[in-house]
Amino acid sequence: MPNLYDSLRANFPADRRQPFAVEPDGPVTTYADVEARSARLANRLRELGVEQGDRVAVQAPKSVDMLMLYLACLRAGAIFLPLNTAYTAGELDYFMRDASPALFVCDPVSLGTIAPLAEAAGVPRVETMGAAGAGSLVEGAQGCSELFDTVAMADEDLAAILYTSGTTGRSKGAMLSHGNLASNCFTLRDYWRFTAEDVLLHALPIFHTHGLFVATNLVLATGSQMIFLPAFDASRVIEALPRATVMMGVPTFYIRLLKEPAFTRELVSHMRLFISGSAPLSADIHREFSERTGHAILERYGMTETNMNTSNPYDGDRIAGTVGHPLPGVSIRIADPESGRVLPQGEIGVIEIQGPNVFLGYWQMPEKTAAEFRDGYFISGDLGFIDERGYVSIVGRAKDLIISGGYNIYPAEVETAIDELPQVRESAVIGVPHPDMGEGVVAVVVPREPGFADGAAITGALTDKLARFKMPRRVVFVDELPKNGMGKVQKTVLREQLGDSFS
Ligand code: MCA
Ligand code: AMP
Repeated sequence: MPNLYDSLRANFPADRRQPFAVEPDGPVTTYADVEARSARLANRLRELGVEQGDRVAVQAPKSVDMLMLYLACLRAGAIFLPLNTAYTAGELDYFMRDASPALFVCDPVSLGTIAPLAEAAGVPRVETMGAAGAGSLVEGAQGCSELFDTVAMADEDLAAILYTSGTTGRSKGAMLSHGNLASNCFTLRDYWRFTAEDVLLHALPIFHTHGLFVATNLVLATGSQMIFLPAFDASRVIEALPRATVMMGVPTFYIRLLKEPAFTRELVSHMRLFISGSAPLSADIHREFSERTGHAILERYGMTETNMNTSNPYDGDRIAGTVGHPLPGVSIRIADPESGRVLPQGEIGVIEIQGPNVFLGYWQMPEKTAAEFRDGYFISGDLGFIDERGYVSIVGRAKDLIISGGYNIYPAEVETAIDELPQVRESAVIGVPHPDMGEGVVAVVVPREPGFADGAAITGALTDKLARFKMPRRVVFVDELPKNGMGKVQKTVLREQLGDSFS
C-alpha cells in the first residue's frame, strides 16, 4: 500500500468543492482546501528542516489546521505525535526528551512555557498553532506552494506515535505505521457501511486514536464530511444532530445526551448510526438509549496500540455489554494471564490480538515491546471471554488502569506523585463507579502526621505535576492501607469500601 494520504486521497470526491469539515459558525473546509493546505504545510515542514522519519510533536487546541498538519506529516513522511492538551509542563518535558521531535507545535498562549522547556530538552524548533488559523506555523505556510509530491511509503513506515501511560509509570510511545492505520480505516469503512453520503458529528478530541484515526480517517477514506465541534457540549451536539448521519463518542457523551429532554426520538430519527467506544458502555445506558431513540448503539473495542479490534455488527444483534466480533483480518484469542495457555471458548482470560492493525512496538523500548507480545499476539491487559456466537465481552482488566470519560489514568503515576508529598507516608489510587465519567479517581492516603486530613492541600500540590483529568476527585485519609501477606495493597478491598464515593 502507498502512503496513507494517497490511499485516502483516492477516495476524495471528484468535485473537490465538496465539504470535508463544516464548523458551525465557522468556515467550511473543502477537499480542495485539504489538498492545498496540507501541501503548504508539508512544504513548510521541509523549510523548517523536518525530514522523513522526524517526529512532529503537537499540543494545540482542536482545529482543522491540526488535521491539516497531520496530513502534511503523512505526506512528508514525518511522524505525527499529538499530545493531550491537558498535559502539564512536567509531563511534556518527558515526551520531548523521549521522542526528540524535530519540531514542537504548541498553542500560542503556551509559547512562554514551551519555548524554554523545548530548548532545555534539545528540541530545535517551536512553532505555534491556535484554534482558528492563528499561529506561526500556518502563517509561515501561507507563501508556500499548494503542490507537494507526497513521499512514497511502505506499509511498515511510521505514520504516528501516540503515547500511552504504563502500569509501571513511564509513558510509552506506540508506533503506528501507514499500514496499521490504512488497514483499520478501510476495514471500518466497509464494516460500518460508511459512504460519501455520510455526515459525521465530530465532538471528540483529536489527540487520540478515537477522534483522529477512527473518526477523521474514516471521513477522508469515504470523501464524506463532518460537522467539526471544538469539544463535546450536549446542547451544541443536539443543535448539530439534525444535519448528521453518524455520531461517534465515548460513553459519557451518551450519558450526558440522555440527561437532555431535547434529545428525543424525533431529533435522531434520520440518524444512521451511533458508535461508542474507549470505555465500557453500561448495558443500562445501552437499553435506555434504545428505549429513548429507537437506536441500538454500536459498541466497539480498541486500543491505542491496535486501533479497533472488535465491533458489534452493523446488521446483526448489537448486544449490550459486549464489544462484538473480531473485525475482518483481526485474530483474537483468550489466554491464561499467567501461563499464556490459550483457553477454550467461554473461559475468562486475557484478550490477545493479532492483525495488520497491531502496532510496531513502543518507541525505543524493545524490551517492553517484547514483554507485551506472546507468539505474535499483543497482550491487551483486558480480561474477557468469547461466547458461543463469537461475541467478545470485556469483564475486567489485568492492568491497574482507570478509565474516566474515555481518558486512561494509571494509578501508579498518581500514587508516585502523591507519595512524593511531604505530608504523605503512602497512598493507593483506585477507580470507583462515577455516574458521568464511568469511573472516578479516589486517592486513599496515609498521612505522616496522624490527624492530617487536608485533601485540598494534596490535590493543590499535584496541580503542576498531573494533567487535571488525572486529579483525584476525592481524597480519603486512613491510618493504614489494607495489605495482603505479601505486603501488596488490596485495592479490591478499597474499591468495595469506597465504591459509593460518587453515587
Ligand atoms: C475533563 N475533565 C475530566 C475529564 N475530562 N476529568 C476526568 N475525566 C475526564 N475524561 C475535567 C477537567 O480537567 C476539568 O477539571 C473538568 O473535568 C471540566 O472540564 P471540561 O473540559 O469542561 O470537561 P468536559 O467537557 O466535562 O469533558 C468530559 C469529556 C471529555 C467530554 C468526557 O473528557 C472527552 O471528550 N473525553 C473523550 C476522551 C477520548 O476521546 N478518549 C479516546 C481515547 P477541573 O475543573 O478540575 O479543571 S482513544 C481510546 O481510548 C481507544 C483507542 C478507543 O478504543 O477509542
Ligand atoms: P487506550 O490505551 O487509551 O487506547 O485505551 C484502551 C483501553 O480502553 C482498552 O485496553 C480497554 O481497556 C478500554 N476500552 C476501549 N474500548 C472499550 C470498550 N468498548 N469497552 C470496554 N473497554 C474499552
